[in-house]
Amino acid sequence: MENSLTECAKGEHFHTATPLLESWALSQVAGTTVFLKCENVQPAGSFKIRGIGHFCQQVVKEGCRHLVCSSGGNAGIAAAYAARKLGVPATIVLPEGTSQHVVWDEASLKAQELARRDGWVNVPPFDHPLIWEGHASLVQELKAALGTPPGALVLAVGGGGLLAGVSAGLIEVGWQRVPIIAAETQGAHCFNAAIKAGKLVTLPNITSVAKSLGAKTVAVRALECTKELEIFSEVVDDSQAVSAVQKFLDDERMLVEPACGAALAVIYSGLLGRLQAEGRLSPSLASVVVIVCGGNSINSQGLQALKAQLG
Ligand code: PLV
Repeated sequence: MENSLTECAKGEHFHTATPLLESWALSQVAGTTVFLKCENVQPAGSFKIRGIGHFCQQVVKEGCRHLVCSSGGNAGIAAAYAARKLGVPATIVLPEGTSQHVVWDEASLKAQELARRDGWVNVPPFDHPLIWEGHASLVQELKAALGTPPGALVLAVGGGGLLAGVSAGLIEVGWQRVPIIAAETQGAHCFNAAIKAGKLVTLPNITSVAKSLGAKTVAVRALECTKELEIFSEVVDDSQAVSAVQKFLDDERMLVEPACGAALAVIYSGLLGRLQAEGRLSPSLASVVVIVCGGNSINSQGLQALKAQLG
């Protein structure tokens, strides 16, 4: 405890500067150099600790004595990790019952209700400026590692927190001309639906297996980012995302969630090449960075089950 308090007093963050690895296998598929930003090796298993760690540190500094988070996924795991480091209790509100989608909203409402207690603060999984500020650190690391901007950046979108954070980071380091390919799965495609409609859209249900992408409505800020940066919103299907998870495991020996598979599928399914062929992306990209966002909700058995389910 003493250690973690000292860490906080020094203003140190909880995330790690992650490796940027050149992938021979993905470069072969893409026909250009592909770098992997390995957020899967973060403490708590995903990029989430960047933004959520930053959020939790700030609110505890301002007097929060109890953290609440309604995510049973990576955001909740990151919040629990940060709480432990900060030495404050955390309550993670989980949905219960049969229909996950209905009760998910209930968990969120319950968390908001708990956060009305004195000293309690609700940790939003993706929709908060402090979350984006924390995620933006990823781009600073990219700049330090690469020096020159990549030709494109690929990432997955759930509620759009990662997208908003990476966009902020790109603007901050002067890389605002780097195009972003924002991947979602069909059935968790609230960002794509919003772009098509020109306004926020609430999906009736999350039908994709990529549950970590399962925000029903994207953050307003994510939609605004499309006016400031070049963002291609692309939707892959579940089988492409899961197949990308399997290929990535075989190619790089790293197991990630289908949410992350959505981003990897941009390379593996030839979507990048299609954007180039259509003239929307340059045919000669200097390099492509894929944010390997990670994720905890997967193991070898889970991957087998997903493959069986999707045929
Ligand atoms: N998952 C959040 C929000 O879900 C959660 O509660 O854990 N990749 C992985 C592995 C993730 O866990 C998430 C978010 C994303 C991508 C998408 O990030 P976002 O929500 O910032 O766009 C709804």
